[in-house]
Amino acid sequence: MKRLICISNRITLPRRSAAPGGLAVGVLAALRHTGGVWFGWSGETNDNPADEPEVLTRANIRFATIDLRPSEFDRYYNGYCNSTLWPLFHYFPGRFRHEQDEHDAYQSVNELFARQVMKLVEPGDVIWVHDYHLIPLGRLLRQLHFRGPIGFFLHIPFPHAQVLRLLPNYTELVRDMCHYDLVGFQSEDDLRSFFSCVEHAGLATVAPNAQEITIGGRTTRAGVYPIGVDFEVVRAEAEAAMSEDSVQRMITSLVGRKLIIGVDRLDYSKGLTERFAAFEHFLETFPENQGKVTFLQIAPLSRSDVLAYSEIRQSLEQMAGRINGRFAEADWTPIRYLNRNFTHGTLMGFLRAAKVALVTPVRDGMNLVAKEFVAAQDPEDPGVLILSPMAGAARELTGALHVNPYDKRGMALALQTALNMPLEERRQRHQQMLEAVRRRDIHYWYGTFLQDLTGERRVPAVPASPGSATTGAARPVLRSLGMGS
Ligand code: ADQ
Repeated sequence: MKRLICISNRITLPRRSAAPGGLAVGVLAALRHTGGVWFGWSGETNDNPADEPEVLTRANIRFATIDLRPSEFDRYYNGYCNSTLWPLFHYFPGRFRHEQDEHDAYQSVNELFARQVMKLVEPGDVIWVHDYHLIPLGRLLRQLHFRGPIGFFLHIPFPHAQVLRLLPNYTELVRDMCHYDLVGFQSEDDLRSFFSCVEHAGLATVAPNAQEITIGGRTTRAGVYPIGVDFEVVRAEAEAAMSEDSVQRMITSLVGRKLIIGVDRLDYSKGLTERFAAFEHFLETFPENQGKVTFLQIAPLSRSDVLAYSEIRQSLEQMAGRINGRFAEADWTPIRYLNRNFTHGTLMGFLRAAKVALVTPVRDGMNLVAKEFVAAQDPEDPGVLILSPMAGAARELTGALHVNPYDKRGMALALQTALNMPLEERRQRHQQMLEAVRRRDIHYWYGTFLQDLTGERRVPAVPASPGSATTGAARPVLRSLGMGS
């Protein structure tokens, strides 16, 4: 493989202090290994954006960014990405809207991305596009005559045809995904849903257990590549953070109470209102825990300009206030609710200090916090993970207590079980999860994807991936049958 160009909506510049999210951590890990370019939006809006991308080079990575116009950004990002695609892909048809001008802005931002990326490409480059913001980009790059391999990875769930068909132009969206050489999903369910949409849209007939589809002579392969965490880094960070001042102060402040933790971007897909309600039910049903546990919910704000996000923020503030008002004592607050970011290391220290983690999204592509919690634990005395089956991570983390996030009673019971689980059972459950998280770490994720995309093993040696589109180390070079070729 020559040079890797990763493209995502937003990139994390090294000079910025913002903590990178799950996507950014994965892209950075891949680029650090292979070297290359990371292209995306700078995070700035500007009425007169520069004609050329701004490029910053750090070690073996070139960070190339562009600004967007404010009105275009609003319709593209707050509108089509986060009020149309995000709710629909997370099975929230009630929160979804479709506005033609937002769809048009989505297309024009993708066209801008394509034009700007073409200024950076060199012969032999390999392109890897990330996430729902940029679905049309593969087709647009082909129209501009990019001939190398183009892969696409969807970080969020892919909905079944019965949900996606609510989108007026869903056929166009599915067809756009078929312009990539390789499309990666987080889970088998997402892959099957994608194929259901290909069939429903009448684009192709898909054989059972198919791993590729051919439309108009162009073949697209599709596979499952569950994203992981940098296991060794998380483990080391968590261990080191235990002697950090901020982690020590948090532990001291518990005065021996057991810590229950939740860490999620503030998003309605993360099941936070359901979680708060379940915690309240837990305090009612098992009153012996009052004054004995502390629930720390860390929820940094995201997408604050979208109405659904300001609404959920308000609901959570009210719930936390009401629950604390109802149960708190002069020396005990049941819920500590924080909207701020922490360094990754500090966060890993908090996870290590927790006896229980609540990872209970109502829908999530993967959920890296679940895997980070496992990696951060002390294997000799591990905490218990309570995990929603609606998170992609539930497939791999069978040692967790699985509970439906809408089932308040089940959640309360799971909390009681977790807090009283004998050490031996905690160790056994943790061991299963530790193996899964270690085996399929972040290097395995990008390694298998890029190997399947390029046919070359230039990335860390990985065994053949059982869930991936094609297996085996050597493969013929991909056919590149895009529109421009
Ligand atoms: P997200 O929805 O952002 O990602 P997640 O997978 O949980 O969700 O990743 C969040 C990351 O941000 C974690 O690494 C976490 O440690 C970090 N983080 C969270 N709160 C933080 C805080 N307050 N301070 C610092 N860091 C914080 C999307 C999809 C997921 C998918 C990922 C990766 O929605 O389903 O797992 O992409 O593919």
